[in-house]
Formats: sequence, C-alpha cells, structure tokens
Amino acid sequence: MTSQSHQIGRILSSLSTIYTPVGFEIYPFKIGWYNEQVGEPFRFDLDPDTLAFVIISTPDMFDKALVPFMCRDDCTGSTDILDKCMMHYFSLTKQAFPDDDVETIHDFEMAASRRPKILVQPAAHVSGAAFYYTRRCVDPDPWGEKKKIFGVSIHPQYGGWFAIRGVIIFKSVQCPELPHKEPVDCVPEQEKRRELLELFNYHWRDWRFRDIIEPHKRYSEDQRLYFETMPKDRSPLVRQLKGKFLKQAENKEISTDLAGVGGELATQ
Ligand code: B12
Repeated sequence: MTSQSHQIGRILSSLSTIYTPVGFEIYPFKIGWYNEQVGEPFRFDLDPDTLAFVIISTPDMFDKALVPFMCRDDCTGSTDILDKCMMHYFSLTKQAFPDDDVETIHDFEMAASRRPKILVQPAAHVSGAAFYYTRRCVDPDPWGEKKKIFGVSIHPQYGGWFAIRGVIIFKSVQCPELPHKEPVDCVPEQEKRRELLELFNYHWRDWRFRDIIEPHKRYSEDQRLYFETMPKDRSPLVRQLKGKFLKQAENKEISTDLAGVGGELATQ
C-alpha cells in the first residue's frame, strides 16, 4: 500500500465512523473530475488531484440522525432544523481533522453570485455514487429546446429515496492514484429515462420518480409525512416523533447514545 492510499484509507475510515452509523454514505472523488463536468462558474480553483467526498443521506438518516437531533435541539419543526442537523454533522469532520485544510460545502449554500457553491448531482456522478440523468441522455430529445428539464440522480440501491447533502474537500490532500468508479446506470432504457425526467419535473410531489427502480429501502411513513407537511404545521408531528423516539430509547429498541450529537448542541 502506498503512503497516499494509506492516507486516503485513514481519512475514509474516520469519515465512516462519523457518518455511516447515522445513515449517510461517503464517496471519494477528485476535484478535477468534477471541474471537467461543470460550467466555468462552478469550477474550483484547486489542484485537479485534490481529494473530496460526496455525502449522501439514505432513508435511515431521518431516524438515526435527524430525529435524535430534534430531541437534543429545542426544535418545533422549523424549516432549518434539517440544515442545522447537516451543519452539525459536517462540523464533526472539521473537528476530526483539525490540522487539515478542510472545506465543507452544503447543497443549500449559495455563492455571492447567487449560484449554488456546489452542484451536487455532477459531484455524485463523478464519485460513482449515483448516476445523473439529464436530457443529454435521452436521444432524440422529446421536449424541444424551449422547455427546461431538470436532471435527476438515481442511486443503485435507493432509487430516488436519498439526497445529496454536500461535499467535503481536503484541500491539502492530493490523490493522483484514486481509482475512478463509474456510477451504475440503473435506468439504461431510453423510454424509462424519459419517464424518469418527466416524473421528476412534472410530478415530483407524488414521490413516483423515486421508484423508477425497485429500491432496497424507501423513506418511512413518518419521514414522508414530515417532508409533506409545511414547516409551519410541523410542531405536533415533531412532538410525536420525539415521543416515539424517546419511548423506543427507553425500551432499549434503539441506542440511547445519540450517535455523534454532542452535548454542546443543547445550548445552541
Ligand atoms: C436550484 C435547485 C432547484 C431549483 C431549480 C432546479 C435546477 N435543477 O436547476 C428548483 C427550486 C426548481 C428545485 C426544485 C426541486 N429540487 Co432542487 N436543487 C437545486 C440545487 C440547489 C441546485 C441545482 C442547480 O442550480 N443546477 C444548476 C444547473 C446549471 O446544473 P445542471 O443542469 O446540472 O448543469 C450543469 C452541470 O451539471 C453539467 N451537466 C449537464 N448535464 C450533465 C450530465 C452529467 C452526467 C454530468 C456529470 C454533468 C452535467 O453542465 C451544466 C453546466 O455547469 C440542487 C442542490 C445542489 N446544490 O446541486 C437541488 C437538487 C437538484 N434538488 C433536488 C430536489 C429533490 C428537488 C425537488 C424534488 C424539491 C425537493 N427539494 O424535494 C424539486 C424538483 C424539481 C422540480 N420539478 O421542480 C435534489 C435532486 C436529488 C436527485 N436525486 O437528483 C437536489 C440535488 C438537492 C439534494 N440535496 O439532493 N431545485
């Protein structure tokens, strides 16, 4: 094993300790791979071999990270509790690597130009995490130039039942030897791709695009209800989720150790 792959292995293992137990997945990529795919304004002015990771939330994240976080935080279901929870988990990486130049970027962060700081779908694609389907992969294009069609990423295990939460960049770590992993093309048929893009663009509220392949796991009823409910109406649901979580913890159905949710949060 070279010292470089040893270093990447060490970083990956620390990140796994933080993210895997609470329902996230992590995938390494090189900044150069991302820069090659996105337009000029989105590129990073970094060495192309710079090491970065995409962070994905699986259906388990809700029960393992968000609900425990709600229990610790004095939360009533405000819009930003999810963002706050993600910020907390991203900050754990900075804490774990105090001597490295680490930049974390969330999916919701905007640059001064009001553009997203990171396009997470291309990042997930180049890391091999989830195939990014856009109109470019439907030939001939059935929609016509004037129609705006947004692209969608599909995960080989979770279909559309996941989210891409952001990236973590290790600015001082170069990884020229990192092997490139192609994403799994789980929607190879042209007709299915058209259907996927139409479901995502015109019917995303009914969740059907997420089932374009048979997923290993979907969002739970609780999770769907939570996301379907307007933030202003979430308080009763949040109370109920907290009660359910604490009862399960009491009955030892789940660990009472709120994995990674530091005590300092109670005062935040
Ligand atoms: C802005 C935004 C919106 C806007 C505009 C949508 C859009 N795609 O532009 C609005 C508000 C409409 C929106 C809505 C929704 N969104 Co939205 N949105 C975003 C956000 C923040 C940025 C997307 C963006 O601006 N793209 C800009 C354009 C220019 O990028 P692009 O089309 O990919 O093209 C560039 C490159 O990708 C490249 N390129 C082009 N084709 C290809 C092909 C390949 C293979 C590659 C590698 C590169 C590549 O060239 C282009 C030039 O740079 C992302 C999070 C993020 N930070 O990325 C979430 C995101 C795309 N949204 C998401 C979701 C789920 C939704 C909603 C369902 C609502 C929701 N949050 O539940 C709806 C559904 C869309 C709809 N029908 O309205 C998810 C999609 C998940 C997935 N499985 O793909 C994302 C990734 C958020 C996340 N955290 O997971 N969204």
